[in-house]
Amino acid sequence: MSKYVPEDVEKKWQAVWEDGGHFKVEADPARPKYYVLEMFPYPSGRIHMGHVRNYSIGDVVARFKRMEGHNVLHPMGWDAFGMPAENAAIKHGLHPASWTISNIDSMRTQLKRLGYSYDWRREIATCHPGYYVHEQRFFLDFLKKGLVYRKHSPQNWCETCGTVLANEQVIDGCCWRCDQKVVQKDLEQWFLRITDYAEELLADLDKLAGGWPERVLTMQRNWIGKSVGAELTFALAEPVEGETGITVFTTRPDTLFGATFMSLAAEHPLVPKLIAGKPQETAVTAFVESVRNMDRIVRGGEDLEKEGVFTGAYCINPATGAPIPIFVANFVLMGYGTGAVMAVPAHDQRDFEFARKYDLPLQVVIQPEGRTLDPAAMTEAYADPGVLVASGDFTGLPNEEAKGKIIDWLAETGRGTRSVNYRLRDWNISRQRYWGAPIPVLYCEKCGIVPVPEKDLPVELPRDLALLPDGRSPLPVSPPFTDAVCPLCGGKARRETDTLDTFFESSWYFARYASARKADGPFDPAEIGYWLPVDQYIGGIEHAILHLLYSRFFVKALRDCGYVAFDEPFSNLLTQGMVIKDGSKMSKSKGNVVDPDLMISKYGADTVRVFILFAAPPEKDLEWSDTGIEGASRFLSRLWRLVTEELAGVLTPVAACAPAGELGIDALPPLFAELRRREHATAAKAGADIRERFQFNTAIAAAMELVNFLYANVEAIKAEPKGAKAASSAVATLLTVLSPIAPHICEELWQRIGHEKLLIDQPWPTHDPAALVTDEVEIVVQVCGKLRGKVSVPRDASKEDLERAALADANVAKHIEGKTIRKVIVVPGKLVNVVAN
Ligand code: OVH
Ligand code: ZN
Repeated sequence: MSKYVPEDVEKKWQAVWEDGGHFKVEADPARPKYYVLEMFPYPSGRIHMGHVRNYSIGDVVARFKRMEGHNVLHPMGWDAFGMPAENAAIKHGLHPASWTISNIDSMRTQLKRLGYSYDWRREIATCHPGYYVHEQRFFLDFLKKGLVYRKHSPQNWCETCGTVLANEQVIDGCCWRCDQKVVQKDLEQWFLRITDYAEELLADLDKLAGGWPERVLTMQRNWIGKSVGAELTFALAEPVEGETGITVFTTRPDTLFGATFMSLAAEHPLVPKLIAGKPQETAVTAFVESVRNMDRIVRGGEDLEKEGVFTGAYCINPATGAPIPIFVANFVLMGYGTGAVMAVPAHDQRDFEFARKYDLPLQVVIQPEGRTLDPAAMTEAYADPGVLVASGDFTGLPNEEAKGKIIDWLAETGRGTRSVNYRLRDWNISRQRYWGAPIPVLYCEKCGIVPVPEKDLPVELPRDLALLPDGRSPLPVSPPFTDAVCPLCGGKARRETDTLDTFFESSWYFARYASARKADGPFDPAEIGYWLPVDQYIGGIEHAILHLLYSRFFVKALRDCGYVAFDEPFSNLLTQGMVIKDGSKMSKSKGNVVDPDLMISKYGADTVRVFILFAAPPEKDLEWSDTGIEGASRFLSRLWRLVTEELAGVLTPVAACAPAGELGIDALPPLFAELRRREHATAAKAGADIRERFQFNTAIAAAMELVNFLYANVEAIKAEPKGAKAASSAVATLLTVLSPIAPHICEELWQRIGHEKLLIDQPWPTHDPAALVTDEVEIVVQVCGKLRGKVSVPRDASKEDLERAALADANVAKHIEGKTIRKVIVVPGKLVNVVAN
């Protein structure tokens, strides 16, 4: 036997597959397509076990679908812009571009070492102008359609770093990088009108049901946060500066009669007008200032201590006609609804806490069934269903029914309208960063915002700039970049120096793979029509909302700009669990990181793949275990020894699941019939596990059992030519079904058995359903021609076995007791007749 040296085997076959162009695919309308895609990585340095898991799952699916006869698109690329490159550049004194490019080179090498079946000709890197030129064009299309717009809004701002921070980068109200207190600053930013698609994004989630995990659908539904309610106006008791009322949105019009005060956001434009000249002016102004500088996440959180201040002004509850005080409250946000909330302390918990703190009255307007709420004794708001009380003509109605009736009444009397509200906000795509795609607009002193003409695209990110020492973008202080000529008036213009959010790149990359090298446009219509949408998308659950929602939106926006003709990017989604060690996430600080490269060097890529696919079903978290990888390694060594040593010289190159007739083994001795049954059962089980459930672990377990059975019967197999034939077919099947999971070792053993064609080009074995049946038949037993019993025996049982089984039957034994057996007539498969007297 030769030694199993994974490195040699793996290098050999990777070269054969690559040189033979085995993973190159082209659109072919005559063949069924299958597009499998894993989320492309940030080129962060080296791949980690999370990547190995993601890409191994994808590779099994790709290889499996290929064997099933699909034309499989399986591409890979790099999500190459973004913060990590800038941070590393600062830390190591490198340029983000060179850091990124060298990372891509080493990570590509690592992926190739794992034997993934990518069509590398389609590789993309989003920092390449040939990629982002197309999204600059999309930006201009969106601008034309009004899908992208510029607006002022308060943003987290760090003075020291001179940049906007994402909410995730604000830690306890301070900058994550320099610890400076973060303030809110009004900034002009570019926004994508994702809210225009809120309804379609929500409705189409139903189309994805079945193909996407229910959990992800729910997360997206909640994120979009549709609520149906009413918009209504509370008249001001005294109009100020031409303002006569406050408009609120409420999902609880049924509680309108219980509104006892009004809460405004600190940013509400009415606030300064309400307080002007009043004794409350100083206190309110100070409060507004302190609230505006609070972290928005903290402000929206449930744990926030509810605080507010009275403005000195009143408005009128349109239902009761009563004047109610107007407050500024820290928990009301300007972005959601109208920035004004009618407060119903008896039936809303936040309002309840606020009312108790400031001693404001509670008015119960909904009573639960079977008990009576006492406002003075209540310790929390009552937000559940009930019957209306103290609500004029609506008293006595169940509250759900009252909702619609009160909206109708408001509408009839001109004080309100039915209204739909979404939690979803427009997407801010501006970043004050260097390492991103430039936003293709100019600002002209005379003409204002001017789109960069198409012929001047791409607006290239200059590579000869270095980050400023504090990490700031050099773009705003680089005249060769900023100074431009207005294409409309020929006057002086300044180039936009913000870059696009990196989620912009990842919102359409999946479509670019279909025609990755097309230079004169983003997509070839024929290619995209054939390949898209993605049939199976695979990635981490952390992208359940942002990336997966942005991509869904992008496809709809591109569709409406005439680029694509489908509605949803990903028909099926698999969200993988984390790879953990000692019960927690792998991280440098915890020192529990397992490096894929080291593992490949020690055990080989096939072992790493087997381990990571065997240790847990894909959606579950996977605990790294040293004994687990040892186990995977032992399994592959056993497989190697079985083929190269135990059964050496016995196996012949026959097809997987070869028909019994073709093998010349029609009537098999029971042991080999059992081997054949197990062989076909393994093919059936592994196929169903991979195809229907992505249960690679149980598919591997089935293969392991077959290996064990072959080991247990090596001697019998060697002793009998039919056994050798049956074993040859069984081993061919074993290697074929394992090949998507451990492709290199299977290809090598396949060749060593003497197959001339490559395993990679073999179809998935079609098992024979008949072979799965445990083959028993019922035999009639007669004594002197009279029916005396029935026995069950294997269909192919020998005459001797049949005779023995017949004579062992209790009733038969009774009828021949004391007699001498003269003759036993056996009709195989049918009957035994015992002649005795
Ligand atoms: N470029 C984006 C991205 O997420 C994707 C775009 C489509 C937006 C890995 C670990 C992490 C782990 C294990 C050991 C050490 C360290 C998945 C970490 C991702 C994604 C791709 C690409 C990680 C899952 C979480 N995880 N498990 N174990 N790029 O490079 O970060 O979710 O599906 O593979 O990841 S990425
Ligand atoms: Zn101009």
